[in-house]
Amino acid sequence: MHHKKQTLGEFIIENQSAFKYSSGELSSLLNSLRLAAKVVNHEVNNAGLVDIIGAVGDTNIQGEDQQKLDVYANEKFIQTLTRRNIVCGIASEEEDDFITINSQDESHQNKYVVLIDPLDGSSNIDVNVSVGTIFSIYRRISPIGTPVKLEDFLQKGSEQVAAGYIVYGTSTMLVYTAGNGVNGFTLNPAIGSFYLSHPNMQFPEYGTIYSVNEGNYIHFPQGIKNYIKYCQEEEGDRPYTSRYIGSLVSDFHRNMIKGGIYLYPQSSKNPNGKLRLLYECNPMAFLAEQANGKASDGFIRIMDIEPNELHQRVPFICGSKHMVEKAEAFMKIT
Ligand code: AHM
Ligand code: MG
Repeated sequence: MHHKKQTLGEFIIENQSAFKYSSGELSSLLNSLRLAAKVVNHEVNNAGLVDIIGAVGDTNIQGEDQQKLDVYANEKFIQTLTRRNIVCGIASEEEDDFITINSQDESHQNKYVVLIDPLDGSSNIDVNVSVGTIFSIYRRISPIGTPVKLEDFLQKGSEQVAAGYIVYGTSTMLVYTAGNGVNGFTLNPAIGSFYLSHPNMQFPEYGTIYSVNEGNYIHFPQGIKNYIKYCQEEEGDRPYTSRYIGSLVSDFHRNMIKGGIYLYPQSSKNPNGKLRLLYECNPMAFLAEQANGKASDGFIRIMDIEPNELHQRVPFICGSKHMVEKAEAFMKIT
């Protein structure tokens, strides 16, 4: 006997009453992300077939080469989010400034801002390795009826109302939280629907995987070096296994399922690390905490950091609770 699996669309509607501002608007917003995800998924899966891969020629604000698929994903998510009267502004890794969206009656009634990394890990596209989309959603804090302001985007992670990611992997999954745990949905490509496949996802409290770009070891702070050495020591369940895809969404996803820690620390070259607070670290931190994990910059909770710019970077340590606490303990000593 097959049990009817719940689709993402059904799940969103059924759970909308658990949401504190329950108005159906967040559901509609999540549904537009779901739609854009399917379109982008189709394109990502065809990347090897059509001449769409490769650098497009411009560089983004971080000075990196932009891949064509980044641009495509950015356009799709923005288009889809703009169409309904819900989102008043979007900040994207691919845009220098935030985008203002007016409501159809031009009276600035829309309530939500979305911060997005449309295609994270895009240097992996050319080599057929998983990439992902990361999103973060807030209620605006500036008054309704006025255009969205920078302060609406510079809210602490603890103010997020929802966050999630899409991983375009061996299977494509959408994983999100609206503050009531984390649920994962797998796309059935033949039918074109996401089905609830991973209800109530939880980081194991202890894990045995560590994920870090160890090539940068020489530039890491002493606390991180000592923690890496600790991971490699022979004692109890150590040495741990090292796994690093270089695609945050995929590394996080694996660690959440199997138990592990992801680290992108500061270095003598990049004093704030590499990852962006608003559309990479905060959404992953919200998911981690909702899944019984932890996210820190080595000293303080990621979601307590007061943002001061759109493309701000922070050191990022995230994963199984006890592993993150151990890494923090090593940071404290040095
Ligand atoms: P991107 O936004 O330019 O794609 O960079 C973010 C990615 C993360 O997905 C990944 O974890 C990290 O960069 C890998 O960086 P590195 O190659 O320095 O290890
Ligand atoms: Mg990115």
